[in-house]
Amino acid sequence: MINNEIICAISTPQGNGAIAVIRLSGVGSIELCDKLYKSSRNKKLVDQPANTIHFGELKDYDKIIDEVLVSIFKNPHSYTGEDCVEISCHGSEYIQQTVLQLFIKAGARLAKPGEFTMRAFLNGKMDLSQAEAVADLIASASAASHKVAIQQMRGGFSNEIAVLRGQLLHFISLLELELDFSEEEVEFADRKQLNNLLNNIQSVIAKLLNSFKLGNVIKNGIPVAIVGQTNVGKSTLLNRILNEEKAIVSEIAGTTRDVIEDVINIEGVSFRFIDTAGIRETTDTIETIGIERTFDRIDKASIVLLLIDANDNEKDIAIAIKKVKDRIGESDKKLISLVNKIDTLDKNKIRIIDTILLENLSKKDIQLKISAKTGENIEQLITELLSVVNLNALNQNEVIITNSRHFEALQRASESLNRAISGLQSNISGDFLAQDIRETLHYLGEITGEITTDEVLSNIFKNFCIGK
Ligand SMILES: Nc1nc2c(ncn2[C@@H]2O[C@H](COP(=O)(O)OP(=O)(O)OP(=O)(O)O)[C@@H](O)[C@H]2O)c(=O)[nH]1
Ligand SMILES: [Mg+2]
Repeated sequence: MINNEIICAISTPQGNGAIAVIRLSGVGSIELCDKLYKSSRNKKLVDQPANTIHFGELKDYDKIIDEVLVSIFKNPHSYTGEDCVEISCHGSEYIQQTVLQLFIKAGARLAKPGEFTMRAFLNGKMDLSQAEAVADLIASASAASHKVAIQQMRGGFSNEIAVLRGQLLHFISLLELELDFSEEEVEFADRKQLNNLLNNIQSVIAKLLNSFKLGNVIKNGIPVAIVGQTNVGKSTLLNRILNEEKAIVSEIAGTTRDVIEDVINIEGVSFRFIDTAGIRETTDTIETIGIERTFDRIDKASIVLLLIDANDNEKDIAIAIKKVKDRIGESDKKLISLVNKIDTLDKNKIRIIDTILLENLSKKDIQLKISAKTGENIEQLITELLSVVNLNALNQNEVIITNSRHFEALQRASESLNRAISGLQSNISGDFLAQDIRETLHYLGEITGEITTDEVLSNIFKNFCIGK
């Protein structure tokens, strides 16, 4: 699958910068660089030791394009496992493009997205899940997503899968040996041991599958829906948390009609706050669509902030709470009820609202009293949000799945493993058992890329940036 062409790309972001890096990889890339590079003492790059940096000029015939630093890496000790060159030039867009074009004219071709990393995978420098983690690392926008990505890139997940595969491979070889001696009815693979092993592996896979939910929210931001009746201060709260005037606030009920959202990073965790249209009975078509979207966002949220204005009619408050609670249903979403505008409430009002909450909320629902306008108790709200997100797994360095491709492969592995376990219980023949275990191995192998197709690879790497 590896082709021998020399690939090149600008690896730094688009636009002008202080410095830019242009990268080349492939057999002959150092020689190719020598055609355009002149050192002050006429040294050839090919004659220099690996992993060294050199200062000189890049020239298009007699025309000096730039003074550059050239780093050379020799196969197999490079990112891609091939001969590689990285040229640090001045970061003008003109220089970057000129250098790139020079190399293309000299015989290199423009790299496809992720092609450097794909070569690293094909040359065995990393497995597929590690290669995928490189893209996650580049995209990581919070301490939490960064931690998961770097752990995966350094092989945490790969090791876990390799151990499982290793254990299964041992047993499958015994089972296959039995098949060779099928006439003699011998059992090389101890069925009890095998049963224990399969159950152990099943529980490891179940744990990994469970971690996906956390992994997914870490990667994409934890969705927090802000809902409630009209005019209770939802948009004011969004603006307060984001610390900017993102949503329009007014004393007119029904101001927000569409969903407004933004991501912010709180103590290393990304939260996606979603302001919604206020819930009320209305005949307005557009507002009705807005309210439908509110309920849709409740479905997608991990945390629901239900805002209540104690100055509203008691019956209406109770109805709004019920509607939201019904929508949350039995799901494991966290509900945090927020009595807003405490700056306007007297003791009597607070007593009334406490009674309503007591009647309509359950014990596990968190309650707070805040003022979105003055900022009172917002700190406490943030603390509650952080505590709701259970980051224990993350802090204990457990492997967390963030990638839906891995999730699907693990699900399939788990299904075939289940078949093997129940087959073992009903004493099915060794060849059927071997078949199910082989299938489990296949799906585990898909994760790390032992088993892969061109289509899978191009799907993975097309989402990378060019130059990585
Ligand atoms: N006194 C006081 N007023 C508040 C507070 N929070 C919001 N308000 C006011 O309540 C009114 C409605 O605020 P919004 O943030 O627009 O309310 P909303 O829930 O987004 O309203 P809709 O988008 O219409 O559903 C505005 O006049 C705000 O200034 C608060 O904590 N205290
Ligand atoms: Mg609003």
